[in-house]
Amino acid sequence: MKRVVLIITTCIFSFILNLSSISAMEMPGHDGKGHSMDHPTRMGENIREKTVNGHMLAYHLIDMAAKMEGMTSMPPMMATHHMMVYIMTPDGKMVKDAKTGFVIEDPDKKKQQVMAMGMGDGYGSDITLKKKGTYKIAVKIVREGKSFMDVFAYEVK
Ligand SMILES: [Cu+2]
Repeated sequence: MKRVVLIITTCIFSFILNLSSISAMEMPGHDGKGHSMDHPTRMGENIREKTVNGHMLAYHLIDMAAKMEGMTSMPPMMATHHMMVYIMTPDGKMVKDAKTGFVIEDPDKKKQQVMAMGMGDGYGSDITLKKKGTYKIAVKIVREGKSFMDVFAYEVK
């Protein structure tokens, strides 16, 4: 009986640890504060680099669902991923004065539209990529009165 209690306690403890490390990573981003401290090294997979309108765009995708895997109490409505886009000007400066939004069309053509928030050196948002298949991701950036767009396909396997 004692052993069972110990195992349960250990599970709960590791769950709390996991949860707090995830929230430490993600939550500060929602108010834009402290995020640069939390993922300064461009966490996640670098899924795309592309120059549009002279600006270098680098995309990083963090698979939050994978981090949560094995946890029984994952909130069902939680976003599965966190996508960041880092924008660099033609003269090599990180852009911090843009408005950035994502429009993501899932394999069934359902759209989700989110505003990305400034986080550290980039712009990010939680997104949901629950289904397998090819997503169409459109990123709109407005800067100095001009807007430009990058559209690409991303496959969830
Ligand atoms: Cu972020």
